[in-house]
Amino acid sequence: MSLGSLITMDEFTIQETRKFPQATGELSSLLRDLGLAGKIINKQVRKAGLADLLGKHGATNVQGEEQMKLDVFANDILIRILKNSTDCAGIASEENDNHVCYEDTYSANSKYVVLFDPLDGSSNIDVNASIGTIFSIYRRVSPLGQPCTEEDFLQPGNKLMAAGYIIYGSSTMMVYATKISVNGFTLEPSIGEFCLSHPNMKVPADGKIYSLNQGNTIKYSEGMKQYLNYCMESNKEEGRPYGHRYIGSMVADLHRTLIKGGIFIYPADKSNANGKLRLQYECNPMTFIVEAAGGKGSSGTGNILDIVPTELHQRTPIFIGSKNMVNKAVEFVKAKEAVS
Ligand code: P6P
Repeated sequence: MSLGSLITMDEFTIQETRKFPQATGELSSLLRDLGLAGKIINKQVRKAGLADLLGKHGATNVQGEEQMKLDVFANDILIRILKNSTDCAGIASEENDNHVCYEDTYSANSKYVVLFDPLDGSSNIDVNASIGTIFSIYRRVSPLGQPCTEEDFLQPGNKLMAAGYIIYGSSTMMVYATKISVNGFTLEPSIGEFCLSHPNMKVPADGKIYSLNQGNTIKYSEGMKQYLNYCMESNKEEGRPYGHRYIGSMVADLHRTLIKGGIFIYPADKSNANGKLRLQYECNPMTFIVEAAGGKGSSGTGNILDIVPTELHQRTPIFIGSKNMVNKAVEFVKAKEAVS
């Protein structure tokens, strides 16, 4: 494909905006800001081994997780760029205890707030496996002209205006969903632009891959153990046994699931009654994306997007991916609800 025939993400978002006369272009502008942050983070990720950016930062975040140097760098970049955005009133981050309201008048009159996991999968940084930035965009519920409030950041996923991720993998891609569609853009380094490479992404209704940390099996519920056995037993008619793939980086495991189909699971277990993954900046955005592409995201007892958050950093079990596979897994788990 020649450079001349490429559609940049900026061109694409403007084309999308022009389809809706009442659209103001603010959401498109915010997506462009997030794309800029992704390009800057990408630059550092690609040279982390040479820029003294590998390894631990020497502090822990609100999750009690050791922060990596690149975690802190990515978090700082996103906070700075969104502060200078024309469309963001404030942010909440996996790396920050509380939400951050931007104090200037312009930001106080902006109608969106952004939540993010600045660098998900950071345990993979030092081993050069794919990692990613995950973001959620909500229209604020607090009055314009006032500082944003915690309520703006505790909205359920079904109120999302847009969500997406940037994956720093064999290539760097930005994928984002609105209620209408999911589109993927690959970074073209020669022009420094994300260009449309995966238009109108759809999750296959079925797949052949299950993705979970099988090392946790001993802590799983009876229902989860039975589902795992189901995945591993051979049944040619139903295309089983499935293949097992687990990168340990949610963005990478879910990007594969979005493209190839399959199921990703981080369930409740004996040591994590609500699972490990965070609702507001991992499970909700990824479920919004997958469901906009025709897939499904469940907590095992209900739809992820319907959970009404009570705390910024709360966790939820997650079963997400090809609709038919998620329904089958939830069937097993519901049949034996109690964690053994
Ligand atoms: P485990 C990375 O730390 C992360 O938050 C997700 O990106 C990933 O899916 C999960 O945790 C991996 O967790 O317990 O399997 O190492």
